[in-house]
Amino acid sequence: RQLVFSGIQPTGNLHLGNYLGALKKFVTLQDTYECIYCVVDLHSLTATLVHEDLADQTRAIAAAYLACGLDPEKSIIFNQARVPQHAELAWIFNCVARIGWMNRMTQFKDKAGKDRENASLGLLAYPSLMAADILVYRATHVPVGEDQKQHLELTRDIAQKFNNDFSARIAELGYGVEMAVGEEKVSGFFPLTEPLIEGPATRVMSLRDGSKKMSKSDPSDLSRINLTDDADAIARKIRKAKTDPEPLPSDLAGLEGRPEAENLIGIYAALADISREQVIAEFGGRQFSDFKPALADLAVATLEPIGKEMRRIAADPAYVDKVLRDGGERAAVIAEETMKKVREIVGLLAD
Ligand code: AQP
Repeated sequence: RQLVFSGIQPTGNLHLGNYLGALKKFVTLQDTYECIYCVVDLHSLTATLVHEDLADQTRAIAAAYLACGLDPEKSIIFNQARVPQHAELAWIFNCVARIGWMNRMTQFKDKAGKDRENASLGLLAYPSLMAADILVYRATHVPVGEDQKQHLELTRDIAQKFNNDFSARIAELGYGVEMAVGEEKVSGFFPLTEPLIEGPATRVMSLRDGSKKMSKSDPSDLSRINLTDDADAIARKIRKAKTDPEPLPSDLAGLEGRPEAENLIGIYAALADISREQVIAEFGGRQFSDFKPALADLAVATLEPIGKEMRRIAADPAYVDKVLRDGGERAAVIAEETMKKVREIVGLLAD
């Protein structure tokens, strides 16, 4: 059985990186796979514990899901807090995973900064909750941006260690499923989930600095295109995007050492659903002053309708809440099926 799971935190305005790295793929996948998409509100507590508008931010991400084309008839759409099995499984994974594994995560190192002793335990354990989000549905595929690759490797490590630690109980209860590990076929309870990190824009960079990821938390609004930006703001940000003085190269090799050019070409390719080679075939040798207006037109044509639709949906919070409540009920049924077995495997007296 193949099942897709992914989530986004309600930690601020969604941007073009979130759209190209995650959301756009969520929409495509729902036509082929059984898909579960979550607004991971529990994760967002690791960024800001006391939120004045967590509920509204949660609704805003759900509105973005719907505005981008996720269909609650096809995909399960809900927020994490409605399904407490995520947190329950995360606790068990906290006991499976090792502190050393968490300490090595680059996201933890970046977000904790120098004063690691003072970072919250939640920030350290973030990947364990993420593994629980995915594995409570025994999801096989997770569409994410490149920045989440390391967390997905850790998810596989946790699944593998759980499968090994409890192998005798899993076999005794008959809960093992055959899976391939490299050339070998092994039996385990949790699948070794595959990340889906593909296409020309798996890591969209800041428009102000080609060495930094486009991010919700960058203090400069000019560094990112928000899904809520209007046509003027989108065009202005692309016009002001940092570039070098050379014209666009005539082949991919010419992008070497030109991160800003590489970023804009990747964005164009992803928005137009073409390869970077095709973008270069069209714009190679031309100046950024030619390329930027074409990119701005494309970005406006894609994002402006999404922004409008987000505003329309957000104006009806009761509808959004209903989608999340219904989705939560459907998700909880699957999550509880897994947790019943997990409690049994671990030997918890909870029937
Ligand atoms: N720049 C990016 N390029 C491609 N994909 C990206 N993602 C995030 N930034 C980029 C992907 O978006 C999804 C949502 O991730 P999240 O809600 O966990 O947010 P994040 O990664 O914390 O997003 P930000 O903007 O980077 O937030 P801050 O500033 O708080 O760090 C994920 O699939 C992610 O890979």
